[in-house]
Amino acid sequence: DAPYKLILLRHGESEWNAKNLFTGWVDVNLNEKGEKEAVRGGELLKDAGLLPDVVHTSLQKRAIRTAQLALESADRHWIPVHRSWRLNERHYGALQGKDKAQTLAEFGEEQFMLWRRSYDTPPPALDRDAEYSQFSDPRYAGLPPELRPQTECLKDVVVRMLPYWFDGIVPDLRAGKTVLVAAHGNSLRALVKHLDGISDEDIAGLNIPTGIPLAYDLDADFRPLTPGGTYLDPEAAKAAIEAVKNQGKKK
Ligand code: DG2
Repeated sequence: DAPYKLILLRHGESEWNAKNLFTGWVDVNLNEKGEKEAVRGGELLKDAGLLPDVVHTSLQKRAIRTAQLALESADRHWIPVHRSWRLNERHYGALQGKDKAQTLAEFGEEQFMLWRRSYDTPPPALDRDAEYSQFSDPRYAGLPPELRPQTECLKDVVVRMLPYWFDGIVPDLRAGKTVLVAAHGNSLRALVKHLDGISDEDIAGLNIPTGIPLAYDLDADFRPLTPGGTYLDPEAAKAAIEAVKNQGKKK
């Protein structure tokens, strides 16, 4: 009954979250609000006495910066950091850079929600040399071309994220470390789907707010003792989850 401690943190609001644009693998930064959310995320960790021993992030600056700011405000800036493309946001294909409200208006609610939240319908692929393509980005140069996505559905994210969960994160938990995972809306939805055993249908209804730590106590089999984990600021999380859900529907 010595549970493992895992904290999930979606990055603070990004410049493109604020503009309501599909982001995916585009490497946008936090805006001022997002920086504040990240700092507050660290304060919440400190207040809860949940001090990370190690942090895992994606290769994208909105998650990297969030981890840095949160750890600074928790006075844990010195802990080891591991980064992997496997924690990157879901690649949003040809939707990257497109306005969510405009996309909803143009294609209708059903198609829009299929692209945003269905488990296995990816958006159309993004051309390798398109404006918002990361295909030739040097940070992914070490990856074989077939692993560099041109679009992804959530199922694709689960498939590429899980090896990192088992090989990169679980060994740290097993060693008794409190682990912080600073990542993205959809890469974290993929992880929560696995942890909580959520069905392919029900995962459509799960949304993750920016900048609010979600703490999990895991049992010996790395299953949550409390299904869904615990947001460190439950009231703020509730409102923010609604806002993510309704993105696109209003300007
Ligand atoms: C958002 C998620 O990812 O968007 O790629 O636009 O977490 O990196 O800001 P994040 C994006 P939705 O799937 O919620 O529309």
